[in-house]
Amino acid sequence: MSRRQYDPSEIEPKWVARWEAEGLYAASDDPADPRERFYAMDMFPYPSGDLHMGHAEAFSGGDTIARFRWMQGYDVLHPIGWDGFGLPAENAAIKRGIHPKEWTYANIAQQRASFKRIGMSFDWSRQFNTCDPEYYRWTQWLFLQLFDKGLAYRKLAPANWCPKDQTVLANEQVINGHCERCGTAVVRKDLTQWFFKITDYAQRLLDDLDPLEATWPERVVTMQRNWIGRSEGAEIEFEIAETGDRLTVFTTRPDTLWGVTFFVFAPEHELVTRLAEAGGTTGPVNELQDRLQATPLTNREQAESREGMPLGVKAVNPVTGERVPCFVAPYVLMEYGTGAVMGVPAHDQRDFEFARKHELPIRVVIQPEEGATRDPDRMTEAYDHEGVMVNSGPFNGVRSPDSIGRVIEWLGEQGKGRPAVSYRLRDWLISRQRYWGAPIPIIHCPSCGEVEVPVSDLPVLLPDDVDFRPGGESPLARHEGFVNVTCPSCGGPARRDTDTMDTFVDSSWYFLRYCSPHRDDVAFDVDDVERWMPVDQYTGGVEHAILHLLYSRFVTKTLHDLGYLSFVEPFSRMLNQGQVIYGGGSMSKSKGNLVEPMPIVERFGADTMRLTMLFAGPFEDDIDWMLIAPDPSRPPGVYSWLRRAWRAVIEASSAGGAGSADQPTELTRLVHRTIRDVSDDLERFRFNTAISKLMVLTNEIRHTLDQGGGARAAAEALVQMTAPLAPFIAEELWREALSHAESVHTTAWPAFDPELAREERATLVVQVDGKVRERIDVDADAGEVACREAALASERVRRALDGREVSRIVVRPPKLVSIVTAGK
Ligand code: ANZ
Ligand code: ZN
Repeated sequence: MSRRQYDPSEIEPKWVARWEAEGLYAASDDPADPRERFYAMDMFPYPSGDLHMGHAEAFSGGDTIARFRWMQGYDVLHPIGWDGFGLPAENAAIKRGIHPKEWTYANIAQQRASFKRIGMSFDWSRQFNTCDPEYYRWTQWLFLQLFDKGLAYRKLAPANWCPKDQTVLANEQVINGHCERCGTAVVRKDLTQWFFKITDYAQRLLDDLDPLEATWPERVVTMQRNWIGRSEGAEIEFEIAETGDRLTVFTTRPDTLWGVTFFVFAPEHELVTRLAEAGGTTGPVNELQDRLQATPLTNREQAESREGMPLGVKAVNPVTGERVPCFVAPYVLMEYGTGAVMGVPAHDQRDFEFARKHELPIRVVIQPEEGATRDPDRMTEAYDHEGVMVNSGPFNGVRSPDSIGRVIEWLGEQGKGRPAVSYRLRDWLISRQRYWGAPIPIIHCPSCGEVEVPVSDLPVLLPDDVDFRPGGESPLARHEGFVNVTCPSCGGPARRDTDTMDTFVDSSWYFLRYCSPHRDDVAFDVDDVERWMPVDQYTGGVEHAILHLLYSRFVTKTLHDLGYLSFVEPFSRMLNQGQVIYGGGSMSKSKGNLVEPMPIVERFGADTMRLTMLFAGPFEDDIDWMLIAPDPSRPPGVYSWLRRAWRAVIEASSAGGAGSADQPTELTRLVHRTIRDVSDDLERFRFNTAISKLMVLTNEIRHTLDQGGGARAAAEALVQMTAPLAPFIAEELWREALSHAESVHTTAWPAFDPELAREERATLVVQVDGKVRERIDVDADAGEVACREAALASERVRRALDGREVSRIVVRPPKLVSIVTAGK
């Protein structure tokens, strides 16, 4: 042992095999286990190939957290699985003729082997894949739970349609409005599709974010809030003069009601066709509708568009009786508010631009309290700030911010409006016209309607023998054997639903399945779930900060309401790693700058790969690989630390003790300080600073050995603290060099003595009029008086003062004394 060189390619595969044989990382299943539980979960991967750098970074952090908790004495659940369904598998089938199943499971096998190779402490006995029938059976069960509650329903919704391939396209398959496969311009096609009614939970999804502010990244909480997008305002009733139709608008600014000069409908609004008829504008209005149908715009493009067509009818302002012209325009979105708006060009920028373009009048009804009054003829933009109401009948002179509330109250008394809240959040479209997903467990019967597949008949299995060629309906819809069934309710001939579920449904409940992954009679065991959930630490990419988290939170709340769960939020704490980039930009195969983790592991070892990720900077920050490893043939910087640590520990293992607590050496003090600080760093995911402290400790051990001193205790502590970060080298040194029988990963995290950890000396900086004039070595617990005296006693300080009168002395013991002279 003692003469051996550090050779990761020799030791790492050895420990992979030994850990597996020893079953080191299985979570205890024993309810009587007295240890506190810790659920450390990493976002599970999509098996699109081997692990990439993003995985390597995320899982290096997640694994360190789990290992640290093990050593602290927790019973840790650190599971892994695969998000196995999805479009890329189907594309591989179409492009390369490989069955999606074969492609997916081959990639899973590869990623699994790579995870083992890089030393992940997963409880492999709990692995599952969302594309396993044993799993998706329960995804289908979840669908039925929501269906029973009225939370799963069907309605017409637009899909991307390629007229040439005659097929529905996922958003990712539409490139600049064209079909990814054949380049044909994509059109909109309205299909009856399934939705989950997440909008019923909008307010709870918002309210329950408040307590998470302390433990989730701030930006994630903000993104969730913005996505839900709550707006307060009023609903106001208008009437169409020519037809008597009554309709409601949502506005956040009811105080601008006297400034309405036009009215706008979304192109899909149900009244548009009828109103165009009444107004004699059917031709041009239809033409606009058809054009939008043929060239689908994103919501943003729609919101930015200022095109529009007059409808030829007028809307009656409920408070002034004034009649204003109605338009249809794409900037009004059907999915928000009521799909119709009152146009107030003086105070809303979109309305202002629309009015200028279509030469509509602008009427100012809010004037600023200070500064120039707004004049409609000279305005270059809407005035959307606070002010005083003018030209507003009974409300003239009323000021913001009271005006909004007062107008709403008055509208209520008049029966013309009421307070209202709108959310940006839409219901969750879960239908995919695709093969590689969980089939929706519904049968359509001509006489019974939508009939549930009985739970005892689940899973609705995906057939293997399908035709993947694009064209026509989805592969499932073309499979006669799949489609034709008898109705479970009346026994008559019926048809299966041929949509599959969005893969976000699969991942919206997987954290529950990990708690009892092998149960084949329930989706999850409620007692097991109660013992482990909520997840104590969830680690993964910020790209999932919105949808995946929102859907998981929603599903948790619905299962809570159904009586399955006692808690309402699935993830207590959250951590997002940064991205791995290259030369300031993204890495990609096409750019030729793709770096992959496994070749680095083969060359320099998994420990070096992991440490390089963790040492690069704060975990949440991006890592620019070009700066870290500019020459791929040379090992990253942390490798030389591992070699130094290797030699130091081996020498220390044979060189006597490191002093006792009675006569603490400098090294002993440093060990205790390092334990204190590294524990704190790992607690707060400051992996990079933890590593640098371990480097300092390594140097001090080296120094002590060179002086002929003993350092065995220090070496043991170093190895234990290194274990969560670089598990292989730590295990080899612990068991082979330091000759322990037990794994380092099951040892107790080292404790420190606060008295020994106390800093003994400190450097006191002395400033005179802001300039640093002196540095003095003082006792670490030197008080205010001692610091002041030491500063004033310094010859250099006295020279800097040069006899001037001192007006003020600020002392921050033991670090700083700042002296200010008179006149400064
Ligand atoms: C009149 C008004 C006057 C408005 C004014 C604003 C300022 P947020 O804050 O995003 O909730 N709006 C309502 N429904 C819409 C739809 N379906 N498509 C496009 N715009 C719509 O925005 C609420 C405001 O967005 C509403 O208040 C309405 O314009 C517009 F000085 O009404 B407002
Ligand atoms: Zn029937």
